[in-house]
Amino acid sequence: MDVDNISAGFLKGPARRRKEKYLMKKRIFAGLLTAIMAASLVACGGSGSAPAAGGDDSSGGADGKDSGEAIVVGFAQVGHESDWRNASTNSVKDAFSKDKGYDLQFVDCDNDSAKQIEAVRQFIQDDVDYIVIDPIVSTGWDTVLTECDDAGIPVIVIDRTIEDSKKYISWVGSEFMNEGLASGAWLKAYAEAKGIKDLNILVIEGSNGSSAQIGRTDGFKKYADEEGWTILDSQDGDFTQDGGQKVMESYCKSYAGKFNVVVCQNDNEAFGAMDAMKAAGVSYGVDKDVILISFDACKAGLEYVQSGDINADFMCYPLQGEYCAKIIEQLEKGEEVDKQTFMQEPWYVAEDILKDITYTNNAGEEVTEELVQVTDAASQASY
Ligand code: GYE
Repeated sequence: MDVDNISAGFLKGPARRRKEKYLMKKRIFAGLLTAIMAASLVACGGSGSAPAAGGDDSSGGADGKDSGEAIVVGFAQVGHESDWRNASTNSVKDAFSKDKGYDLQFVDCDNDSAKQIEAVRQFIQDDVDYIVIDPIVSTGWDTVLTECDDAGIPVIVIDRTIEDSKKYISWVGSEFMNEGLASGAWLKAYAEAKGIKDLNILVIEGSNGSSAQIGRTDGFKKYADEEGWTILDSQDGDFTQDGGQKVMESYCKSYAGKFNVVVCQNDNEAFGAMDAMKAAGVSYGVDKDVILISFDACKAGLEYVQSGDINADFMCYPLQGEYCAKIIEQLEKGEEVDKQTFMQEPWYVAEDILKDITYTNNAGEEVTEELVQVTDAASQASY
């Protein structure tokens, strides 16, 4: 199932595999029924012949469309650390509902990589039809993905990426490096527009080893290196409000009076960091002590951009369930699927002093992208 080598032959695979599974279940059921009938005839001492077993086809077709034969999807979700994550979970649950013909096996891996690998192995044991993984970390995947491959179960990766294995069919998610690059390009243009010369920056990173943390860190750092900004510190806040608050409390003590930019790699960390700064008497947001940058642009995050507490928020779009379901539908029909599907992600700002930013994206193209000033409609439309 090498993503670079998807052949038409394989793409017929999932539907064919489901048919084989269905026929096998039917045979086992038929065998069991015959055995039970024979046993009961012996017990009753009857002499009549047993009815032909296993002839009932009414339990549903093998193509997943008839009643009674749901498509079984195992989803190994990261955890429940943030607003983004909750929106992601709801989106996958909606897309793979019973009404839509699915049986979703959902596992919340509680941000524990070992638990996530275990969940995938359990899906293999349970012989689900498809496995969907949102990988907590980007490495350590090849062995278990080989096991999925050997079992003939197609894997779809959503949100975060896997860097050390190509044994999955398709990936749906965000270009985290571009999010980081855009935040750097924005800070450069914003500091110029405001006449701020020295940037002394504290970063609260997302869960270390996740591709979201790696992309956002590297993209922003490219600008920091080129522009000679000082990154005073960069610590893991685990994408949680509590983590953001704790890291910021310690920053406020260690770097009191020395920083004028805080970059939080998601909104929940920013909420925690705001509480910590408030408690330490540090002001943040438009024309305050600290420029506050965040990622995700969830509803609550955008409300803080609108009120001027967060200066800029780089959207990461979590409603990926329907894209994932579309891939499974295509696989069921034996159609070719895209190897990668990128989400569209706007950049939101509190002020209208900059209309757009220009930067070289991760694909090496120079792009000019709009900066959206947050309105009620924008924040209310978010997740
Ligand atoms: O930014 C954060 C979540 O993987 C893109 O994980 C996701 C990140 C998101 O916990 O809020």
